[in-house]
Amino acid sequence: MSKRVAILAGGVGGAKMAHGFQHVLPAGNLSVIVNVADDFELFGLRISPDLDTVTYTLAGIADPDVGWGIRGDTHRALEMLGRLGAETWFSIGDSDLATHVRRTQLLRGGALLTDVSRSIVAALGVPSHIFPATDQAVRTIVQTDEGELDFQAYFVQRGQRDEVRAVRFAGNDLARPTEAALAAIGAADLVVIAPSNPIVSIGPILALPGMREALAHAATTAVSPIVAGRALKGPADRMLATLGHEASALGVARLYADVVDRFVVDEADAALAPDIESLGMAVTVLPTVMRTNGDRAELARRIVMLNA
Ligand code: FO1
Repeated sequence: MSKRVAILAGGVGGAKMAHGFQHVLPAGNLSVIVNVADDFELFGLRISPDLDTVTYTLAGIADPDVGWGIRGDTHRALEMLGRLGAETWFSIGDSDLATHVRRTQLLRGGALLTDVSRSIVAALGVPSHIFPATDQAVRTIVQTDEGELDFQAYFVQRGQRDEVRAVRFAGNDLARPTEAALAAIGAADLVVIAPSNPIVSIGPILALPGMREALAHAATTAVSPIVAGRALKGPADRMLATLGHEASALGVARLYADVVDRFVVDEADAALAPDIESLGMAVTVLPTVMRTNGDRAELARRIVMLNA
């Protein structure tokens, strides 16, 4: 298992998969390239939810109930902010708040988000590399019947209740993948696209100029985030449908057809294998639903073995 693996990941689903790979690979052999198009500013602080979710999970301190935030965190600062009249729909714990303060401090001092991530990863003793997909500001904007919404307004404040009519990544034209992300992909024996939302988690990473070309030279395996027509977590199934894609593993495979060599579907979707193969990729059927830490490690081990 001494392969080098690079994972493209969003938040909770990507973090779980990365955790499984971290368990089966030697320390230092895993790089996680994380979506930062969900990032936003709150209380004057830079929040990077997916970077933090991956970092806390790989550090073993993530809240196991929701998958984001820090286990056992208190919310005294947020309560006080509420008393002072601030909006509190985005639930930031006290320890989590320290991460946002430190990140903002380092960014204001001139550091790149890549440097900040390196510093936090080292401080928390994470034995893997975690990189933002880009150091530039790219922001997901969701078109709904209520108009355009910033991603966290759609996702957290409004609880994903709006139908998504279109998605755009503001700032993408001027952005580029980080050198660290491209180097990790170039050095990897295997690139894995985690079972994260293909539109708003993996989509912004693949949309970065040069990213699809970089992946075309790599051995790339994607794991379907849709099982039996339903998203494992979040609104990916509804989002695929309203954007005109099939809400199935096949619909996701179509979005990845130019970058993926192998597509992993759950046992519940074995019947889709021939249609996915006809897109020009190998299909492997595995149990993909990660309920326990053991499930995460077993899925990672089997994906590594496929590429042995
Ligand atoms: N998700 C929620 O549904 N509600 C929250 O209040 C919330 C707070 C939060 C705080 C810090 C953090 O790192 C993540 C947080 N998330 C919350 C998760 C997150 O915003 C989304 O899951 C991702 O952006 C989608 O990948």
